[in-house]
Amino acid sequence: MARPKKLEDAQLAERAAELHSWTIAEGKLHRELRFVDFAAAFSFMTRVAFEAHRLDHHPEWSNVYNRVVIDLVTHDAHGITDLDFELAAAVDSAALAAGAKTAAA
Ligand code: H2B
Repeated sequence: MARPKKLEDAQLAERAAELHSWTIAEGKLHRELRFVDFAAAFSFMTRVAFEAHRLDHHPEWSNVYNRVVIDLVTHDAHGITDLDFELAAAVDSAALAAGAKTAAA
């Protein structure tokens, strides 16, 4: 599959402004989520895992109990690409389906 190109700063700022629950941290799209319990968090991660497999694009993430921290970057492109935004959209819909609370508080 052809890999997309790293987005330049202006494009990136424009695209990122459309994403409400994400920040850009250390050159990656970053989102922190909190769920009602571990089962909800892991079920969310399972949904995202299937989507990541389908896209052949994988998150950097970690889970502690009901929290999930996600960073999206395209390693091949050394930066954020369209694929990261595509995976971010999948994360957002899985988060909605799994009843995520917004940022980890
Ligand atoms: N995921 C992410 N986040 N970045 C990549 O560059 C990447 C990936 N490359 N998943 C893919 C797999 C590549 O290694 C395979 C061979 O397509």
